[in-house]
Amino acid sequence: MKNFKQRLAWLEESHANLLSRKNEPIEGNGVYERYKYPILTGEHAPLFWRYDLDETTNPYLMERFGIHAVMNSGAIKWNGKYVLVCRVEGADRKSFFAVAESPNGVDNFRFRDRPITMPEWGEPATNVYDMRLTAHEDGWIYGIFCVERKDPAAAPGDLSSAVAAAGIARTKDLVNWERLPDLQSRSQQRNVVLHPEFVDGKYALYTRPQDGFIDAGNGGGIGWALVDSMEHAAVTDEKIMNARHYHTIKEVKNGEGPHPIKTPQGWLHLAHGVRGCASGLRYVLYLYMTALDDPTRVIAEPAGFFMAPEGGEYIGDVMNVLFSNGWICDEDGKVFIYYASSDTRMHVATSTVDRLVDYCLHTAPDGLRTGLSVETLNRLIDKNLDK
Ligand code: BGC
Ligand code: BMA
Repeated sequence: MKNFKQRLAWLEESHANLLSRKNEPIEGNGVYERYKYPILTGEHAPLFWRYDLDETTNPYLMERFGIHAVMNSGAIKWNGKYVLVCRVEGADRKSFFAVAESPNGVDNFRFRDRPITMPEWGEPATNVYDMRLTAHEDGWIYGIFCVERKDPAAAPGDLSSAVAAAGIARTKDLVNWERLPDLQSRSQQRNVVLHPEFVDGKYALYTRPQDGFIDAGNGGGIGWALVDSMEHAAVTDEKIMNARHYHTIKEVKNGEGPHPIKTPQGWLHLAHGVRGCASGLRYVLYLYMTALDDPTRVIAEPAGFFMAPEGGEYIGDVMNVLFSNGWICDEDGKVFIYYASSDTRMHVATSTVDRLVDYCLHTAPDGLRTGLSVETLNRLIDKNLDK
């Protein structure tokens, strides 16, 4: 093993190379481009988060705080930079939020010196994760995230049952966060997202009611609720606007990703869908659109997934998972889709509003049975072969 000084030089050089590594797009299916390298991993965390750098107290220069994953990140363009509020997970399985920013959105992401110290509300959380950021027209930037606590009703010996609620915080500078009361809701909530505009003078939330911590149960899909205030947000009426279906990519669960992007043709939504199979739950991403005059009315939804794990993305702490809760739309219409693979690392894919809308409006919807899929395929083949 190298001595302390050699190890430090090696660590610093490897870290600097990783952080400044240039990323490159990969030509793909025409809908979006993936990139050659993940944009953030546990190894991107600053060395001074992971190592005690004092030779007297850490003569072997060994890791003292393992950072295992950087995943499920909220995203926002802020002062010209591409900013992510990441879910960083330690070796101890606790996650917390930390801001990382990049000048171009695809590489050179760097963490700020300190993670976010999120103020508590109510009983201190066991875990927090998956923040959705919304710069609301009221002037605040809101972060809504999952707050997980042990289920007080769990039977003795059951150390897994938990209760998920939506935590709410707001900021003007992404540094100082004001914690507001958790969303009050009859059911558990894990995927709550604030719509950027007032609707009928109220704040509008995408929700995901669920019966239990894992089971969506009777919670039929992505919901919608109007609330009077974010300072005491309470769901009274909730309606399902994007339902789950038998034998689709969202048979078991679905949830809104980041807040939708406003386009001339409608609101463009990114969501995740989950199905169960022999290898466990499979998480994929899908897109749908809703009407500008009614963000709950679905006007287009292509069949199946928009993105699913590929290659190394399958591998990680929780296999077979793509998850996204952040995207950034630039003024020129370029879209940066920030997604995590297998609860381990962050990636970017790029596209444009025009291409994503074209994908939504011109990809056939799911007919919900094989015969209709074959009809759709034959129509395309006829068009191509008869030309
Ligand atoms: C994990 C989340 C996961 C949830 C439901 C939590 O304990 O931290 O990543 O989404 O369980 O499976
Ligand atoms: C959850 C999500 C994510 C995670 C996924 C897979 O339900 O909320 O935090 O990526 O499970 O573990």
